[in-house]
Amino acid sequence: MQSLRRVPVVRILGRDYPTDCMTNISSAIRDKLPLRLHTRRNHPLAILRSLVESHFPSYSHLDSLSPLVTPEQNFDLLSFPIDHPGRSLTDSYYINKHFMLRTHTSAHEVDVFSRGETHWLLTADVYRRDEIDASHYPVFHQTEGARIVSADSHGMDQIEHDNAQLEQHLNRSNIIIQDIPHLSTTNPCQPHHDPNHTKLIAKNLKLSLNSLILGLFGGRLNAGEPLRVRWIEATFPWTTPSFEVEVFFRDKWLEILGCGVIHQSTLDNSNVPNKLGWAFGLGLERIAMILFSIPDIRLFWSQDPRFLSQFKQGEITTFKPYSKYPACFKDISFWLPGDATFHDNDFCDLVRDVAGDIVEDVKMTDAYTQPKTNRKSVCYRINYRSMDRSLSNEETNSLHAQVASRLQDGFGVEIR
Ligand code: FA5
Ligand code: MG
Repeated sequence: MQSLRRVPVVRILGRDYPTDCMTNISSAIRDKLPLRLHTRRNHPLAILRSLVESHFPSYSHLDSLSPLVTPEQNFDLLSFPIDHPGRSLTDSYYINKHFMLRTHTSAHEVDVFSRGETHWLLTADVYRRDEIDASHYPVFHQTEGARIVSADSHGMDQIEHDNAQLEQHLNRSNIIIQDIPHLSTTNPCQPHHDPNHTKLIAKNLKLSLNSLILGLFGGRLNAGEPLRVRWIEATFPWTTPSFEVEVFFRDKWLEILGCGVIHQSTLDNSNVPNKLGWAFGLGLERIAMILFSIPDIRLFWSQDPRFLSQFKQGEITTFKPYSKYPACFKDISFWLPGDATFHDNDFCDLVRDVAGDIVEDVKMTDAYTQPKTNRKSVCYRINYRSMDRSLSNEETNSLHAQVASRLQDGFGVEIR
């Protein structure tokens, strides 16, 4: 963050980019860009990706698009409103005004359709500024999937034929699906689309995903119990109707994907105005954490052979945790400068930049406004714990001191 905003250019994946007032990428994040975990053989994310791909054998499988995109690709071409919070510096990583790190794999939909692809999967690393705990990490992975057909009787015949086959397969399986209508007043058909066509496409989307989910989880969840899946209404700026899918796991519903029938404007932007179809975006970490029993999202980034040696391409195995090293909690309280804006995500990014994966979680434990002066003070508790080794006192003290000095330099806060 401030470390890179202050240099005139940042080098990203072998190219230099000038910085400007939008630059907020940190060196900790920049260092993740070349890693591409989803392409590493025997890594749990690569194993899961192959499993997903094997359920769509006739689709194109893409995995090497650059994480650098324009705000136009990430937002505008997908009809995000100009004031959408995802665009803000507190939520997304910007290289400068013109380039950002993709926040979702949907950023490539228009490009991929424009190349003439009609049914494809794309797996990639995505970046979002976020809180720090066992299930949130500023980099995670998504697989985008999409299918478009010609918006005429020929295309619809194809879809109907497919639906019949998928339905047969699902009827024979041990899965309970809580469905909702394909269309409703709150989840409508697009004005220029034939509602009967949209229903067929939505049905094809649901059947395709239910069958994928069955392939991924069937027989692996909730020992012997049927797999439970539920569909709920959602909103995405470039799809309608839109849905989210949740899977029942350990007494809780867990959201695993978003999807919908693609907007005509997105298809127009892709030069395929006479097509109709669906797209989905699946979060890989959450599914991998369930399938392999991986308890902490940081583990995906571990270089420790005790982690990496446990997984083998093509196999779903249960992770055996090795001993946890002791946690070290340290508090930091400070007064915020009167006029400056300071966001939780600014603090989390700074801590990540200093301590990397040694930070397990960060919680705000106190916030206080002095009634007379209106000055605001906050307190955060940082849990330093390495996944690979025991930390010495000197090391955590030194990290904590760096957090304090970077806070003072970068944000002009006053440490209490
Ligand atoms: C999207 O990212 C949309 N691009 C999905 C989409 C694609 C909709 C195509 C319509 C058409 P969302 O922000 O809900 O949506 O993220 C999709 C999935 O990514 C979530 O269901 C979840 O599985 C995963 N995900 C989202 N945020 C995180 C996070 N911070 N950590 C781990 N996984 C996450
Ligand atoms: Mg969501």
